[in-house]
Amino acid sequence: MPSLILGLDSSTQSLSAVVIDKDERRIVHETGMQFSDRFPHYNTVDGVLRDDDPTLVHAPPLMWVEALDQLLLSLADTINLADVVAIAGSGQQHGSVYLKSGMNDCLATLDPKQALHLQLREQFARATAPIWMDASTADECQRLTDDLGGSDVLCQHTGSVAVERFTGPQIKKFAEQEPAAYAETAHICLVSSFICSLLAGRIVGIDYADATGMNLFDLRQRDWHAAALDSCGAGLADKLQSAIDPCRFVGAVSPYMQQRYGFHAGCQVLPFSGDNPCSLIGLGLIDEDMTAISLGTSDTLFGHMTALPAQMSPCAHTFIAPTNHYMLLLCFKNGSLAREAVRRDCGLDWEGFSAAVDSTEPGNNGGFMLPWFETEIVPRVMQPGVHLHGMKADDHNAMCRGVVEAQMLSMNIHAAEAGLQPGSIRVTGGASQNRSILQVMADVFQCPVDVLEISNGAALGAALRALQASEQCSWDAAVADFTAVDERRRVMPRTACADVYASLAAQYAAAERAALSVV
Ligand code: ADP
Ligand code: XUL
Repeated sequence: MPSLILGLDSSTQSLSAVVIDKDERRIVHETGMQFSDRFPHYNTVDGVLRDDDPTLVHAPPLMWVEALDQLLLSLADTINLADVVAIAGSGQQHGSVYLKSGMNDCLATLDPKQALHLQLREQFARATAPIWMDASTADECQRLTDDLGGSDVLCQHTGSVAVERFTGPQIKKFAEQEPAAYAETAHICLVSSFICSLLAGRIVGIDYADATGMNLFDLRQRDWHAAALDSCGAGLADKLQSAIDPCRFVGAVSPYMQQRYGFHAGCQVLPFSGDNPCSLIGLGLIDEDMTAISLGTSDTLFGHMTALPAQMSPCAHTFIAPTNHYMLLLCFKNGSLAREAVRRDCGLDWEGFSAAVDSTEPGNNGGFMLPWFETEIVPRVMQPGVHLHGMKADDHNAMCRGVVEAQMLSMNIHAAEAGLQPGSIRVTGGASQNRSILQVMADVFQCPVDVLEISNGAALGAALRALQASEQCSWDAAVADFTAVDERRRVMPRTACADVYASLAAQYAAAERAALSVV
């Protein structure tokens, strides 16, 4: 009996896949490709296109399409795709794709002998997609907030105050600054719903979970918020179409997918969702009071909630979870790329970086930094700048420890503001394999840190969502065999560090307040 399930993750820097066997309850295959290495002709660096203006960050959606084609072709060489019974996926959140009215016809009449990207390239009303790293919509955020009657109203309805990277303000900017291209746009997708549409062979709606990252979706009504739509663009309800339940299949894979890659006609496609909502499942966070940190391009900290809080926290985002419950999330843009910047400046590989962290004392002898290598989301920093306090840029060991300590202190301080005080943390993402980073995390948060065997929690989470939907089992039963932690690999906090970090946290918070009042 066919029993494979495919989980995809179209993230900032790469496209990856996890294949699980639902009967044997195990991962059978993992693979991935880096956008910038594999597809240099799109001229991205780390998967993105930057501008002289540091607030502008886009990516070419056609690159994601070409990557999907290449990944599925290489998967078809390794596993029998006819044995895949269900597919789900994850996408970097907030990024938006603008398509012309011919897209549905084009998807319905694709030639399986030709690559996907070659047939879709005329269908984009906007060649590049603004992504989550874009911070260029401060003005649109202000006007959306005013239109809705203030940030508290917007936050209570949509789960977040207006945020530059969220899709509503991004659409508003596009509609106002490029009215002709906006008029030519018949469909607006998120990264998640865009990739899902390619598999389904027609444009599918945005799932409730990823919809909550747009400043456009009413959390309680589970429907678009009419006043927010009105503020962001004419005819937006039609361009977005209805949002859909993340737990219900949209239908079978398209004839193109069957003929080109060998999927079975009965293979079902589940709505794709955001990478953080999918990671929630991939890390087994289906109960209250569990916290996770994803150390990917961005660092995110999130937890699962069975009910909405009476009052939404303005410094965090409240999303609908793929379980149809809720999740709280804080996003820090200066994640892996900031750690990489320090590593590169010091001329080290990751091993050398870890050795440098390990060679220094917790608390860095009182030195610390504010690590804003680029604009930051939490706290809101629009002018990049690294502020050193009691440490020097040419002290490589101190810089390596300093960037990690700063990130962990900031996460801990701002999570506490949002009401999250983790009793233990599960980690995922590219940097989660680095034990030196995890030791600083355990020491700063003063709680145990568990790393799951798989580093791509988002792709696994997508696969587990499809498993749950195809078996209609409980979430516990879906995740149990995949997300158990190995207690022997647990990183324990060193209690001797508690005082050091309590005092450093106070200094860090004061320096952050001072810097923000100047910036
Ligand atoms: P995303 O899903 O956002 O594209 P990933 O979760 O794949 O990102 O993480 C990619 C990042 O992981 C790279 O940018 C790199 O900085 C980081 N990384 C990879 N290996 C290590 C390591 N050994 N130590 C620290 N960071 C690492
Ligand atoms: C979350 C966020 C990022 C992206 C990319 O709000 O902006 O974590 O999802 O990973």
